[in-house]
Amino acid sequence: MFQSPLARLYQTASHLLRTTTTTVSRSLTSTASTKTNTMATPPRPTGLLANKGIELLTFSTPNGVKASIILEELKEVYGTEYTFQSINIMENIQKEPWYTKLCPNGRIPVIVDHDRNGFAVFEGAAILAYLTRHYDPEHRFSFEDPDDMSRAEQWMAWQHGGLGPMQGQSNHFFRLAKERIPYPTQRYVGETERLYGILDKQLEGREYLVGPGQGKYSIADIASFGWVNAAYFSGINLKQFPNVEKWWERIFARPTVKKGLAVPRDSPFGNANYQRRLLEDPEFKAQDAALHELANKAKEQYNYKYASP
Ligand SMILES: N[C@@H](CCC(=O)N[C@@H](CS)C(=O)NCC(=O)O)C(=O)O
Repeated sequence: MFQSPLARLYQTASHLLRTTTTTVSRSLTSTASTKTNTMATPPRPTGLLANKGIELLTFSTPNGVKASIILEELKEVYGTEYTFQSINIMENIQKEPWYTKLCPNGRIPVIVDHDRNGFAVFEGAAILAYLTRHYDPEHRFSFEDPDDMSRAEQWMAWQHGGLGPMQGQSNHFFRLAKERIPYPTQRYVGETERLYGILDKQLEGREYLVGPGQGKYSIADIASFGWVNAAYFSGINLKQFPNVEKWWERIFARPTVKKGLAVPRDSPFGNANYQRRLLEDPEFKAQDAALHELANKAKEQYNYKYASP
C-alpha cells in the first residue's frame, strides 16, 4: 500500500521514540475527558460524529497541531467547545471518499463547523483564519489592525509555502528515505536552516512574530510552532537559532499549547520528547549522531555554506 513520506515519518517517529501510547477514543466529549491510557485501538473513523460545535479531524503532526492549538486557545478564552477524531494517516483514512468530500487534498487537518451548516475548512492557514474570523471577536489571537492582520497572513503564507514543505523534505532525506542521498539531504536541510534564519531575524528583539512592540502571540506564531517543535527530529539544531529557541520555549510553556499538542495524542516528533530520548537512550543518541555525520558530509560534498536570507 502506498504510504506518503509524512505517514512513514510518523511511523518511524513512533517507533524511534517508543512513546507510551495515549489512545483517544472516538468520543464526542471534550478533549480533556476523551483521553485514556489504554493501548486499545479506537474504532476506525467512517464519518462525522458531532452535530454541533466544531469537529476536528486530525493527527499529531506539525500541521495537525496548528488546528488543535488554536482550538484549545479559543476554548480557554471563550469556552468554544470542540470535538475531535483521530485520523490515523498510516491507515490512509484521509484518502477515503467520506473524508475527501471534506478535504479534497486527502490530508489532515480539517474542521467542520456544525453551527454553520457543516461548513468544512481544510489547510492549516485557512483553519487558523476561519476560526479567528468567527470565534475570536476580541482579536486575542488575531489582529484588528488590517496591516497587522496582513503581516500575520504573510507569515502564515510563508509557513505554508516555505517552512512546512521544506522541513517536510528535510525530514524525508535526513531521516526517512530508505537510501542516504547526499544531494537532496544537504539541499533540504540547508533550505530549512535558511528558513530558520529568517524566523530568527524576525524574532530579534521581539517575543512574537507580529504585533506592535515585542509582538503579540497570534495565529502567525501558531502556524510555524508545530514545525519548529519538530526541529530536532528534522535534523535542525535550535541552538543555532537562539531567538527561535526562546520563542519555541515561550510558546511551549503555555498550558493550552501542551493541551493542543496532546490531540489526538502526545507527539513523538516534539523537541521535548526527542531531547529526553537523547539523554536516556545511548543507542538513539548514536543513531542521531550518525545521521548528523552523514548530513555534514553531504554539506561538505556540495560545498554548502549556511546563509540566510
Ligand atoms: N498544507 C497543509 C498540509 C497538510 C499535510 O501535509 N498533512 C499531513 C500531515 S502533517 C498529512 O495529512 N499526511 C498524510 C498524507 O500525506 O496522506 C496544511 O498545512 O494543513
